[in-house]
Amino acid sequence: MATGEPDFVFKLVFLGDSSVGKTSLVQRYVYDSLAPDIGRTIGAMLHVKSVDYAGARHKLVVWDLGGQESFSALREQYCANASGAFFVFDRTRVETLQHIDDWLNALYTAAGKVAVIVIENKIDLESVISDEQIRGMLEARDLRWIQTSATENLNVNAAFEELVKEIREQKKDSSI
Ligand SMILES: Nc1nc2c(ncn2[C@@H]2O[C@H](COP(=O)(O)OP(=O)(O)OP(=O)(O)O)[C@@H](O)[C@H]2O)c(=O)[nH]1
Ligand SMILES: [Mg+2]
Repeated sequence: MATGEPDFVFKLVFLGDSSVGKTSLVQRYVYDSLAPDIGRTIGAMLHVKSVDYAGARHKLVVWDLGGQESFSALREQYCANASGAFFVFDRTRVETLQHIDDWLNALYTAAGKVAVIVIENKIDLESVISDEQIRGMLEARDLRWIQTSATENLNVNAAFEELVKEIREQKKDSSI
């Protein structure tokens, strides 16, 4: 939709263990489709989408990073200069939430204390993690949390809107 110069250009990165659904969420948001089953992301993939939020045009440069351990050094390079990040976990595998600090520490080291939205993905499936457990983890880290399903297209747009909002708020705070 949006043409012409954007008011803001934001670099967003997707973090989280392998198979939590990062590629599926990006595919759903950018192309409104299910990700073709091409397997684990090797390295990183770049996608761009322009959207209007709150009367301003945003160009979102989205890096979908492969979640496998072997890409960790590469990921830190991709995180440099990020405006914000999604940390995605899979509600059917508790360890994907427990790894949160590994991901956030890598991000904050590379990009500073940027805005982060936590995504609980696969809400079309039964959860093995209680809301209290999630709330406890996230309140301690002062992070917002949103529940999505990439396959059922639930809340995916809302997650992006939330992150853009959070980045805009941080910018406002830092310019005072
Ligand atoms: N039921 C369900 N399955 C999902 C959802 N999102 C992703 N999946 C499935 O989970 C698997 C992994 O999804 P990917 O999007 O490839 O995961 P990834 O986080 O990109 O994995 P890496 O590239 O290895 O880091 C695929 O089989 C997807 O179809 C969801 O919301 N619900
Ligand atoms: Mg992937």
